[in-house]
Amino acid sequence: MSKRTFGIVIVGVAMVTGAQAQVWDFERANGYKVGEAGDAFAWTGTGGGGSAYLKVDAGSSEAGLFTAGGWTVTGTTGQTGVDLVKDSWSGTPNSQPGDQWVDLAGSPGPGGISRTVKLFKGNQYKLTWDSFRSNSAYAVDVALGSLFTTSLTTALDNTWQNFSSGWITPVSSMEIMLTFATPQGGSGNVGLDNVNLTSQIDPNADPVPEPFTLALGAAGLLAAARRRRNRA
Ligand SMILES: [Ca+2]
Ligand SMILES: [Ca+2]
Repeated sequence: MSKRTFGIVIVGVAMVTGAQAQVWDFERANGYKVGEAGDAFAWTGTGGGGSAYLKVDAGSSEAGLFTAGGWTVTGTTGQTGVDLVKDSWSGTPNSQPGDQWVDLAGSPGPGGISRTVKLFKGNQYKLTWDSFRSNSAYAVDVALGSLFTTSLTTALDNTWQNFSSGWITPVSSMEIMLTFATPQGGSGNVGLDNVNLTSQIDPNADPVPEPFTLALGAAGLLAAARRRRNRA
């Protein structure tokens, strides 16, 4: 009795503590860092955008941030979809974390970023992210496939705020698109930073059959062996 109970408790603990988080903070590899003496601010790349931001065209693959298989820049082909911006850019609030963030209203946008994520049945997922907008002309549209969609408008202001999807429980395992975009272009800014996708095992889900079957099966074999020994 004690042996079987112990085995099941261990499986249960492992299930509940299985939370994992994927964080994207959009810091460009080899990019400028505030406060590092001697640094030259010299971003180059698609449509290099002056001293405080980097223009990233729709469809572009900026190394370290918008790599193939990672985030893809959306928007109008041949136009700058998003900008990667350094904190000190005129009038913009400081980002969190790091010192760089994505401007979804690029030069001029409208733009966005998207990537594929894998979700697994039996897990719960929560999406969180930081956003701001420089003025009331802009919205931020967020979609995790069709499992979660929102369009932020009046909830946004000119300070970084953290937003959350709440917990999402997919009914089957799937690969879906995670997208952040603004439908408006122009000279203003729409910030995105600190995108975080957390997964945990759903504590309300039916018991995952495989580990339990194995644990009970092993316990059953032990019990049968004991019975045989006792008879012998
Ligand atoms: Ca950042
Ligand atoms: Ca902008």
